[in-house]
Amino acid sequence: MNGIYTALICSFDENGKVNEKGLREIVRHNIDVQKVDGLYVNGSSGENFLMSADQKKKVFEIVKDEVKDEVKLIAQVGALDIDEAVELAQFATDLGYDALSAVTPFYYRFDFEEVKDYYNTILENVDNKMIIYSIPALTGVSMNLEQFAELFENEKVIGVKFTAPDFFLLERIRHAFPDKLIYSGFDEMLLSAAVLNVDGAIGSTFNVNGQRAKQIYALAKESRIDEAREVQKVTNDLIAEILANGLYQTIKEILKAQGVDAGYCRKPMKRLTEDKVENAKAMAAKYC
Ligand code: SI3
Repeated sequence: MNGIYTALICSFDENGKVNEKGLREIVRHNIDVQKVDGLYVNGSSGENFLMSADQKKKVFEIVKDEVKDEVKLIAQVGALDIDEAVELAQFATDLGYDALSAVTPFYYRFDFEEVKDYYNTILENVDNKMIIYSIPALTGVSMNLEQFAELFENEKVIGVKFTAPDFFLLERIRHAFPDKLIYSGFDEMLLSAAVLNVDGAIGSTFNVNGQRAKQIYALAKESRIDEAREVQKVTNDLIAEILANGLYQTIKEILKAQGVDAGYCRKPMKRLTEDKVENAKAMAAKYC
């Protein structure tokens, strides 16, 4: 399960419906052009929290059907409705997804016992492995080393997608749990995380910059840090432009400029203005 995983974006049509042809093209682009090691499906970048359960299932089905066993697949099943999370976990497991992931439950400021119960409840109901999805900036849920240790006591919890700029905590988790999988979640910090010996990374910008992410990760593993820093620099130039222009919409426009039918984002995410579409085309020409 090591390596570079794209946090897969999803193609939606003008009315917010899943565009199957476009989604298949995004999957193929990631496998054939970006050459990533796996796909993280229905995460933040897939607009998971803007979709109905039926739409999420459709995405899981289409992606698995397109991928077969070409690359590893992780299904993000986290939902505030715990019954839905269990149902999606069972659904993705039956489809053959290699592992599950679930965002920490958010919005109601759950205490740690509640967070732990959420993961254990999902795992009691499914025969699959779990990667904790920790993204404090969006969920407001921060966990310390002891709390990660408690979650890791469940043998089915095999790792964490660590999307936080806390390299002290990342190092402590790495040191304490050499056998758990740690995926870096911030693409702009990939090199720093790789130096701390993470097992891989999961990121949105890999949809358009996966090849460079693979280079950074491989160079860091070979301790070729100066070369890795050069690639991270170009990567961060691109990421800075993407973030300034509108994250997911710009990734979609960059893909469209390369002939991939990446569609639109679901409301309430807004459309890019014409100026910003032109910016994205310029990014595609410059970086891709
Ligand atoms: O679940 C997911 O789609 C992710 O893996 C999210 C990933 O951590 C991204 N975070 C968000 C909030 O989109 C990053 O890849 C992020 O977009 C990137 O580092 C740019 O800041």
